[in-house]
Amino acid sequence: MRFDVITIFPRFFDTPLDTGLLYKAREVGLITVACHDLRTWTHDRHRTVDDAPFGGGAGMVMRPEPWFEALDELAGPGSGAHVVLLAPDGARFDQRAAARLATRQRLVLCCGRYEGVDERVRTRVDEVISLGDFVLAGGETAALAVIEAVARLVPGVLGNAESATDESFSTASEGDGGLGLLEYPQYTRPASYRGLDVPEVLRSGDHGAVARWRRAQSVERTRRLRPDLLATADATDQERDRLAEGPRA
Ligand code: J9Q
Repeated sequence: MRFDVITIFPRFFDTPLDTGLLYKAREVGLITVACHDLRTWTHDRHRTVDDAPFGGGAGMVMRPEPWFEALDELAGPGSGAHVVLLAPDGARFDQRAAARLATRQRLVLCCGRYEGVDERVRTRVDEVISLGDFVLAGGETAALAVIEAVARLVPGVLGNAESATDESFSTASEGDGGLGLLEYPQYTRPASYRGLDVPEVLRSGDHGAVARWRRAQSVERTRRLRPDLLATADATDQERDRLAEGPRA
């Protein structure tokens, strides 16, 4: 899978792309990430990418010409590229969106600045994505999150043979097997630390009991912390009834 990133800060991506999962996925050739300086597609001596807004007001707006020329080159007809703009008014990014994007051969990620991009650029964009309702200086941080979330779903990137884009992996966090619930609590050694003990069931050796405890923890934690997830979570009818009851006495 190939990612092309269009940004005024191409070096922003250097360390993250050279670290951890993204480094490994690039090294083995499962993904390619090319970061392009938007100023490449300017023609004036100062490589200007922004200008004052028509109608007045504070801040600057990114000019359309460099974006159109960049997209002519990177996402022209027949390129097969899917063009994404990262912007605060986009559709909320989630695991389902990551799985959908992971089915593409080529993604072009356009990093705008907070003040905005000339509206006409959107005529060349397939979808607009936001990480959530908070303010970033620009789309770079959001693009990086999208790259990491999508890359780890590319078959072979995870250290196992599973197809990461299978339906069971596309709906959720995977701690519950990808069924849309929050993860259960995890512990490692020591079994007792500063008076805090690991739950006995996890040390019992009873694999069935461990699985039931983890499932119950996932369900209860989701009810308490993220009840909104339960609408789409793959809970059983019995678990739904249990969840509707609220906290146990
Ligand atoms: C480009 N705030 O914020 C959250 N997701 C994306 C963004 C964003 C922003 C400003 C510019 C993206």
